[in-house]
Amino acid sequence: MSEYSPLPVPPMSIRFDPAAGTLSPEGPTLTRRMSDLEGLFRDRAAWEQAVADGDPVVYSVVSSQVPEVDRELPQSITTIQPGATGGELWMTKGHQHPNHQGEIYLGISGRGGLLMFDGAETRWVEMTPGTIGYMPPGWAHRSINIGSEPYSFLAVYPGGAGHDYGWVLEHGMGLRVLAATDDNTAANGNTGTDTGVEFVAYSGD
Ligand code: PAN
Ligand code: ZN
Repeated sequence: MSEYSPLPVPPMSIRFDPAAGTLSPEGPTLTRRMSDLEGLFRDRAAWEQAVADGDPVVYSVVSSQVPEVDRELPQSITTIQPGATGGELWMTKGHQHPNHQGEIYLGISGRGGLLMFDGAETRWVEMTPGTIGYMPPGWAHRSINIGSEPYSFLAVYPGGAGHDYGWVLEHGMGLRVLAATDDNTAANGNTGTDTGVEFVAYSGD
């Protein structure tokens, strides 16, 4: 790769501690509180109440030192706390990569879901420790904690992909993921791995 010089970072070893959910050496850490998630929950009044009630941390993203630069391959660990606001399970903002490129997530701990939307179709991948979820180019993605413990996963993505959050605000994600009540779990015929989760359409918000 002689055409690619100088390298922004040297070849390196990155220590991945799945139990602690850390990368070392560590790069920037991003913390997303409830107030950072404006416009994303269906129930705006419940969102406002949650912001007023202490504005809890919903998720954090710990990065390695590999930069988000074209042709680099950054990694990060996201940890989403368990919870629901207006019945909607706590989630990441979700984004589209404007420079369409693929990405992988590896489940580390807890139970989560990977919701993908290409503007027309929606896909759901349940994530448990050891699951690799693959996002093809052009599929916006959002992660949801569907369990009662923190949900952590490792992300690996092209450094030049970019992150477009406005796309999700404009187009939605096709489906919303709610904590199912006993009633609607039975009504939807949910069994097995989907028990506890109810999907509702974005349309009609
Ligand atoms: C992930 C996400 C991370 C946080 O590293 O950026 O889980 O989600 P939001 O970016 O939607 O807030 C990734 O998909 N990177 O491309
Ligand atoms: Zn992404």
